[in-house]
Amino acid sequence: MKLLLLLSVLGVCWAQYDPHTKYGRTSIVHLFEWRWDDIALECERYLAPNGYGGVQVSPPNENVVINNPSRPWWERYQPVSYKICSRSGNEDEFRDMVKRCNDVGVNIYVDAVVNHMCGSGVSAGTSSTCGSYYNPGSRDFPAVPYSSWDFNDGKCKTRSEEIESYNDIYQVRDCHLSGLLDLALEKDYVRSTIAAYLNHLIDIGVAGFRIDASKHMWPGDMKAFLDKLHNLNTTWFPQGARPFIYQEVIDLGGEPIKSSEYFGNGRVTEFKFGAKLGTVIRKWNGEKMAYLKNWGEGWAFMPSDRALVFVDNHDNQRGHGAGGASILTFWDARLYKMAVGFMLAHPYGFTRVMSSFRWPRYFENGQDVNDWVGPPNDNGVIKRVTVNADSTCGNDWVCEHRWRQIRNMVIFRNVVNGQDFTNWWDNGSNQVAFGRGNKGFIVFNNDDWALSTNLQTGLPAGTYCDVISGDKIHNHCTGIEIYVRSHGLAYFSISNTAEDPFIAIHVDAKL
Ligand code: AAO
Repeated sequence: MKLLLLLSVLGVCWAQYDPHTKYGRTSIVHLFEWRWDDIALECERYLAPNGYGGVQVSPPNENVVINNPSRPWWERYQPVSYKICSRSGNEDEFRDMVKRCNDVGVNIYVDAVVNHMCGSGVSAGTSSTCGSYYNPGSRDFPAVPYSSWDFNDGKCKTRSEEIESYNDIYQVRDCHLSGLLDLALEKDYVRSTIAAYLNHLIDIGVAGFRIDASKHMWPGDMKAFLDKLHNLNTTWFPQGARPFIYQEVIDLGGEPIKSSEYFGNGRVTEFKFGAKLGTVIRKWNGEKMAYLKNWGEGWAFMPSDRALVFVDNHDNQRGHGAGGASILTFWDARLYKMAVGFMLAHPYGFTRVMSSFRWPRYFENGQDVNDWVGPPNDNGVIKRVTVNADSTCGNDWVCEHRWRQIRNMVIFRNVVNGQDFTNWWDNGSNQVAFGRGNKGFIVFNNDDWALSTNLQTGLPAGTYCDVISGDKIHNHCTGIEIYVRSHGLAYFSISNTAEDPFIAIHVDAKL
């Protein structure tokens, strides 16, 4: 009885850090800008069968419709109300998606935009995804409702009302981020209104939230609305389960606001992860993969059990947010697959895979002038995600999560879950390898010469299928075979010109 009590108290303490993924699934995927009906199908036909634990969905609430430029992706970060009504679908479609995904054990995490409403410069009217009226000039959002009382206008001390310096924590929290009307989260009415929105989603069955622009909210104000949240819906989650919380705080060092201020509320996005990994894999600034030996906290990242990690996100894949040119994306596919492979093999953090749409990227003076372009659409209506015969996607959906190398590494991570980081090897340069206990092993060759060597894998003897160059199908390998001898030694050979210069083996892909 006492033990049970202790366990349940511990459970509650841990709860907001726990993604509540099912069946030992360990990663989520951001299906950026997808329609709800397509996500429901993807959960059933692809994500559940391939061991994905959940989906981060784009903001589901009503937002401004921007016609100049024409329907940019970022209009969804300008809320008008908390009605579930967006380009991805209406509330019925959202509910259907949550149910169908939950029914196959794939959780839904909502991107919650609660720091602000729309931009101050947007004109008043009903140009919104559900037709609700709003007037940014007079701070009037009757469909919530919010009025001028509910914004931080009086608190912000800069003349422009903008955040002018990230060195002033008061500006960052109380002024406008890119002109967006900043909500007064110290007010109980605002906290309760936000909590009501999130509770509506929790009751429908979502498992947690990415909290947008968390850096721009005081951690204590966030705690106040998070404390009001319901437990997860018991149709799909255990009694007393708390929503998983991950806060978007960009902390690359060098600013007074630290990720650690937010650990009490939940996990935090570790932006150093993708910025550094990109630098290493690109071999910029004298970096080498050999230096990845102490990847994680050894690189001054936040504690692993607080970190939400990713190689790129919807902002920094197109030059928004932070991370800069080092960020790897699907545009650099060969290096990108290595980076995602490394992330998924390494035990650090809770992992999110990015799934993008293609846009007409075009650089002028080092800036992508098309960084605003929205999802594939017909006159504004988001196009369906079609699936080709080879299981890739059509209609300009990139579907990185379906790339064999990435999908198989998501499975690898599930197979090695809980195993130690073991048997590190490097050549002092860009050839490295490591294992996860006696369950999996991965080898990279990012040097300009061939790799050919015997390595200690820690795995039981036998023939394994490399899950990067192929799959195990009907007890044979469609790609490279690796023979692990007794005592775990195996010979690896990777050409530096290989399509994918890395090899990964695990016990579920053993013949
Ligand atoms: C759009 C237009 C604006 C217009 C506005 C209002 O583009 O021109 O004024 O509407 O009408 C997204 C888009 C925005 C868009 C917005 C609303 O990205 O372009 O504005 O929707 O439609 C900061 C925040 C971070 C934020 C990021 C983009 O801290 O929270 O900017 N990300 C989230 C979302 C994002 C969304 C919003 C927030 C707003 O993921 O999609 O915006 O809902 C420094 C700071 C960072 C700061 C960056 C960028 O970073 O540390 O906190 O991120 O600056 O301002 C090095 C440094 C690094 C530094 C970086 C850039 O890397 O190491 O620290 O340089 O200087």
